[in-house]
Amino acid sequence: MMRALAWGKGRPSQAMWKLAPLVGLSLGVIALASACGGEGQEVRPAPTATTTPTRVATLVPSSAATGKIAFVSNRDGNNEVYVMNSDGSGQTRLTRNPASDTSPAWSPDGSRIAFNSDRDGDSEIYVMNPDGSGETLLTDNTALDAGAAWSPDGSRIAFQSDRDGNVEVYVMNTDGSDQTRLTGNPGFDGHPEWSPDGSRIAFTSDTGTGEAIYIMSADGSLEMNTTDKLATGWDPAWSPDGSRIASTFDHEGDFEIYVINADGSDPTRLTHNPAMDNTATWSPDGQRIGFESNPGLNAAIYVMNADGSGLTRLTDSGAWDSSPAWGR
Ligand SMILES: [Ca+2]
Ligand SMILES: [Ca+2]
Ligand SMILES: [Ca+2]
Ligand SMILES: [Ca+2]
Repeated sequence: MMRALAWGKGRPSQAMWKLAPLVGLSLGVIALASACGGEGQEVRPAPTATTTPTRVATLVPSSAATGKIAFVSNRDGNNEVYVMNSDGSGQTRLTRNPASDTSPAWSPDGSRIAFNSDRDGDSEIYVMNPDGSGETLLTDNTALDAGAAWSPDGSRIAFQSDRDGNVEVYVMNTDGSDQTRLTGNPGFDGHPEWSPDGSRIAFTSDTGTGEAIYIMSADGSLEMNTTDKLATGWDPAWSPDGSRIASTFDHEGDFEIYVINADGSDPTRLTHNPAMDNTATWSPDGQRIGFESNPGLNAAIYVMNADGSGLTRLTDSGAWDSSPAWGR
């Protein structure tokens, strides 16, 4: 991971962050960068805190949640993609490869999972069936391609790549054809996420003043100019009804999950703890938010209600469990 080939989720502001998502051994990178204040970023003010959830680090199955959650763990020796039920039961390994397999993303109909792997020497985007069979390579170049996100109609995949010299957002067909660049900014542009109606793509961009959430139309024309950030933070996740966006921001050295309205208004902080809370993902009914949190030497996957209450831990492997992606 220190070679930092598997990215696509996580903080983008530094070269390290661009190349190392919050999975596996990137713990060391996170700790170092945080301890050294190495991001070179100002400490941004926290969005308005409106809730104060209490961490409950116990395994409490919930019958209310639906959909499967794909995630990444190094519990078997290196980063692999796993899937589990939304109550944490049935944790099953899907990939079996000594390379780093990360950043799973469900197709809208649940029939395919896109993911990153550096098995050919640099990060590429693959797709596979939900049982791990049928792995298919979609990108094939020496650049770092990662962070797949499916369009709501299942016909296109947005992703990020540095093939043109810096990280930009691209789209392609789901067979890997017609790879087209959407952004053109010298800074980081990544973490694409389609709006539920397919018309827009939220993404993380750094235009020189720190990473922030922007929204562009799905054809790449920017709806918001560079002085009109939707919100500070990174790694947007659109609620299923399109009304809100969950994201991550840096709160005095640790990461917190918050939600904003899709127009950038009413930021609400959901997590309140010194752990690195990151990679939010919504349940299909929009009632819950999954995320990764690393309070100690490893990360685990948690879920909470969309208002920050009802915090529940789903994984307890003792390894680094990260990058949850809730299927629809
Ligand atoms: Ca692997
Ligand atoms: Ca590549
Ligand atoms: Ca860029
Ligand atoms: Ca935190």
